[in-house]
This record gives sequence, C-alpha cells and structure tokens, in this order.
Amino acid sequence: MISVVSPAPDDPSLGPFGWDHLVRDRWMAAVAGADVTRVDGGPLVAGRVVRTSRRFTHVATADGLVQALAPHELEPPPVAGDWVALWDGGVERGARVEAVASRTTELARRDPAGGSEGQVLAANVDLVLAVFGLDRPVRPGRVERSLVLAHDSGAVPVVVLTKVDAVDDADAQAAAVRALAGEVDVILVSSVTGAGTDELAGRLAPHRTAVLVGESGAGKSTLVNRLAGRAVQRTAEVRTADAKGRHTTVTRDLIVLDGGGVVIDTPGLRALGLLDSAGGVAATFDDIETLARQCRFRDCAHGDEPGCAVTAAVAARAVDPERVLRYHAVIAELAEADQAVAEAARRPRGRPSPPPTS
Ligand SMILES: Nc1nc2c(ncn2[C@@H]2O[C@H](COP(=O)(O)OP(=O)(O)OP(=O)(O)O)[C@@H](O)[C@H]2O)c(=O)[nH]1
Ligand SMILES: [Mg+2]
Ligand SMILES: [Zn+2]
Repeated sequence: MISVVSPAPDDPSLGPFGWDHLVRDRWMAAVAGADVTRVDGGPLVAGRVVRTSRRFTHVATADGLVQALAPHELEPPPVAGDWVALWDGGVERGARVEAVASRTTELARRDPAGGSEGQVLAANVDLVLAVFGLDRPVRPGRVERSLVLAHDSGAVPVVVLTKVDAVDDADAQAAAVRALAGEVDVILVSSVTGAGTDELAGRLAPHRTAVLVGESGAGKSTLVNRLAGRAVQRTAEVRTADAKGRHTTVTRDLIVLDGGGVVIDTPGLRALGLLDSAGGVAATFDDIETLARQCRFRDCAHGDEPGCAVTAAVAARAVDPERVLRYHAVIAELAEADQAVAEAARRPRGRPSPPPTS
C-alpha cells in the first residue's frame, strides 16, 4: 500500500486550479492503476500540470510548484491541464510524474512534425476559445477548422474576436463569422478597453478551465493578462506590414484567475491539421450535412449527381459555394488522416515508416 497526498476538494491551494470531488476520484483511480514499484511506498502527491518544457513537467501542488521529470514510458505524456500523481524525492532526488489521471477532454491536432499521432495541446478543458484578431482578415477556413478541433475535444467551443477597438468594421466582421459558427457563440472583446471581457470572465468562473488557441499575434496573451488583471504573460506587437505575430508565447501555460477559473495560454498555431473527427465536422458543418441527408443518393458526393440537395442549395444561393468547397477539403483531409492511421497500424512495430514516394 502506498501513501497518497490528495487534498480535500476545497483545498485553498489546489481548489482554484479546479481540484474537486470528481477530479479527486479520477486521480485516485489513476494512482490505483499506476505501476508503483519504483516509488518505494510513496507518497504520491496530487497536482495539475501548468507547463511542460523540454526537460520538465511543471506541476502545481498544494505545497507549491514542483519541477518533475516525466518518464518516457509514461502514457499519456502529460500536457498542460493534466492532473498527475507525483513522487517527490525532494531537492536531492528530484520529482517524477508517476501517473496521469484520465482526461475529461483533450484538445488535439495532427502533429505538425508528421506521423499519424495527434498532438495534444491541452487536457481537461471546459471551453476552447478560438481567438482571432480583427486587425487582419479572419479566414473562414481557419474558423471552421478551429471549430472542428474544438468540437472534437469534447469541450464547448467559443469564438473570440479581439481588437474590436482597433477596427471600424467589427460588426460586419462579426456577422460574417457568426454565419460560419452556427450555434457557437461569438464574443467580441477588446483587451485595451475591456469591452466584452466581463462576459468572457463570467463563463470561466467558477472552476472552469479554458484554453486559448489561435494564430500568433491574435491577442491571446493580452487577453489572458486582461482576465488575470495583471501582466502574467509576455506579449509583443505584431508586424506592421501584415499584422502577423512574432510567436511570443513559446510554452503552453496554465494560469489561475483571481476572479475564479483557469486559462491555458498557448503559442500561436500555424497549422490546424485535422485528426479523425468524432462529430466535430458534423457539428461544424451542420447546415451542409443536414442538406446532404436530403440528397437522392446516400453516397452523393455533391458534385453533379442528380437530386443533390447541396448543389441545389448553392444554386438557390442558400449556401455559400466556397463553404461547400471548404467542407469537401476537410472531408478529404480526414480521409487522408484515416489512411495514415491505418497504414501506421499495418507497419510492424519499431520499424521506421518508409520515405514518402512523392
Ligand atoms: N488594439 C488592440 N491591440 C491588441 C488587443 N489585444 C492584443 N493586442 C495587441 O496585439 C499584439 C499581439 O498580442 P499578443 O497577446 O502578444 O498575441 P498572442 O496571440 O499571444 O501571440 P503569440 O504569443 O505570438 O501566439 C500586441 O501588440 C497586443 O498589444 C486588443 O484588444 N486591442
Ligand atoms: Mg502569446
Ligand atoms: Zn449531394
């Protein structure tokens, strides 16, 4: 039997990070299933991952921040937002992550470094804030992809349009984004004037975790600072020529807000590669998929098939043809991702994948 340090659900240190009855139950289950032969009796300490760096997993515990090593074989590799069990050997022997509690949600994208595996950006989040700066054109495809990933995470997606103070067509831009977002809320904010930030803060308090994702320069860290009421994150001006960001944030950082709630700030994302989609596409393109069910043929590709409801809706100007094209592109990308997973599964273990033929 190993000893554990699992604070009460209302622990004043861990409570603000989101520790409660449900988390504690999942944590206890993870500890019960952990291989504890290495920890010589424990104790195992509960904490939440606030950052991962090349070497260390930084974990908030009831006794403060601990820098721990995560063994390579640990599954899943801990990410910001995870609840973990630490073995803490003190200053001399260091600390080690011994178990990761099962996740309620997981925001992931296709690993930009290649491979068929996903890259998990954040775990145990309740809200995914897809952040777009209005100081540059909001690309519809980018909004849709963000929504697919956000829906698939299991968390609630929210679109956040920042820098309303800096443009004079905010309402028109918001209307265009709302047309893409369906049921998903679109919130306009200014981190300069504070407009809209109370509405956002209201969704975070109490005990909710949100992850902010978006391009570099979109204003994620500035918004985090505004929500936190102090400068916790570094920010930097965008390039004047094209309003592109400078990739200022380089790690995923979990921050507790004084007003209640937790946010995870992330580095600007260039690519939003899709993985296998569990309903995210259907939720994002609900308008098109609803039409598609009325096509004459069940396997209609919405090209020039007779009785195609999607083509008919485009002809009647009820649906934007560009949106249909983007939908097709998303479906094609998912099929390709599926194939990559299937091929990876067929390859014998331990053998590197063959070089690409084209
Ligand atoms: N006018 C105005 N400027 C803003 C607002 N929010 C952010 N900015 C500016 O936009 C620039 C980029 O903001 P950051 O918060 O660093 O952007 P980021 O999304 O965190 O960027 P990365 O960390 O590189 O991913 C900074 O110069 C901010 O001052 C806003 O609401 N209004
Ligand atoms: Mg940033
Ligand atoms: Zn059709």
